[in-house]
Amino acid sequence: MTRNHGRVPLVFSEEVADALAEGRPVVALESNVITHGLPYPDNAATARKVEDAVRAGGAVPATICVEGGRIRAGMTDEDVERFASTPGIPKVSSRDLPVVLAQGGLGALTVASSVVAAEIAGIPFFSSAGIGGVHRGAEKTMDVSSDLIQFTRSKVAVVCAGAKSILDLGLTMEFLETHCVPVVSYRSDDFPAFYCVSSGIRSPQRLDDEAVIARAVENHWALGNHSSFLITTPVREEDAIDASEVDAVITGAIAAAERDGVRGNAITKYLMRAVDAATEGRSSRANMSVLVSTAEVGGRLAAAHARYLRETA
Ligand code: PSU
Ligand code: MN
Repeated sequence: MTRNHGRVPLVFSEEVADALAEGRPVVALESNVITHGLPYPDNAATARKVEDAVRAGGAVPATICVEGGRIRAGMTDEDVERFASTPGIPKVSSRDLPVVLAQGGLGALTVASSVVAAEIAGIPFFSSAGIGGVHRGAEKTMDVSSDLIQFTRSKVAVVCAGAKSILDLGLTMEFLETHCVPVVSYRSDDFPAFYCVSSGIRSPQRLDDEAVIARAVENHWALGNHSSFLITTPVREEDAIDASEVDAVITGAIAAAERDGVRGNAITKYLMRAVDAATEGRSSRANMSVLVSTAEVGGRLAAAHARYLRETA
C-alpha cells in the first residue's frame, strides 16, 4: 500500500497498514542497526529476533528503510536479508533523508530519520536499544547526534536502553533536560547505558505502571509539545556488562579514532566496533540481548498506549 504524505511517498507492509487502520499497536524500528550495528549474519538474525520480541510484547513491528525513492514502514524478510548482507548501504540520518529519497536508492535509517518517518507514518512508538547522544569531547568537536535534535522536533515515544558509554551520557542528559524532552525509566531508578544496567546517572523520573506511562506520553503531547518522550529499560542483569570493563577500551578507541582521523557520521560505528572487538563474545551476547529485550518492552508499552487511546476515545 502506498500513500503520499505531502510529496513524500510512504509504503506500508500490509500487516502494518492493517494494524494502523484498526488502531492496533505498532512499534517502528530502525534499519541502520542492521546495516551498521552488527556484522552479517548476526545482524539479520537479530533483526528478526527484534521483530519477534515486538510481537511477543503485543505489537506489530515496522522496521523502516528507504528503497526506490520511498520510505518503507514494515520491511519484508527479503528486505532485511538484503540490508543485512549488502555492503555500502548508506547511513541515513534526518538531513540525508531528502537527498537519498531523491536519488532513489537504498538507505538505512538512524534513530533520527526513523523517528521522522514514524511520525509521518502515524506510528507513535519507536524502539531502539541505543540512541545517539552528545559525544565525549563535544565541547571541542561539537559532535552531537542528530538523534537528540530530532527528539526536540518529532512527536514519537522512544523506548531505548539509554545510550552507549562511548558518549558523554552526562551531557546527553543535560541536552535532553534543556530541550524539555521527558526521560522516564521504566521499573528502574537509573538511566541505563546500553549493555550496562546503569550509566551511574539517576533517571529524572521513574514509572512502573505501563498505563501511567501511556497517560504521561499523551499528556506531553496534549501540553503542546511537538517533541519526543524517552522511556528507558535496562539490559537484563544476567547479560549485562560491567561499566568498568568497557571504560578503558572506550578511552583507547577514542584516542585511536582521533589518530586515524575518523570524523563525522563514521565515528559512532568505529567506536562501537572497537568496543565489540575488545570485549569479544560477551559484548555481542549483551548486544543481542539488549536489542531484543528493549524491543519487547517497546511492544508492551505500545500495546498499553493503544489500550489507553481506546479507553479514552
Ligand atoms: N548506538 C548504538 N548502536 C547504533 C547506533 C547508536 O549503540 O547502531 C546508531 C543508531 O542508528 C543511531 C546512530 O541513530 O548510530 C547515531 O549516529 P551518530 O552518532 O552519528 O548520530
Ligand atoms: Mn556525529
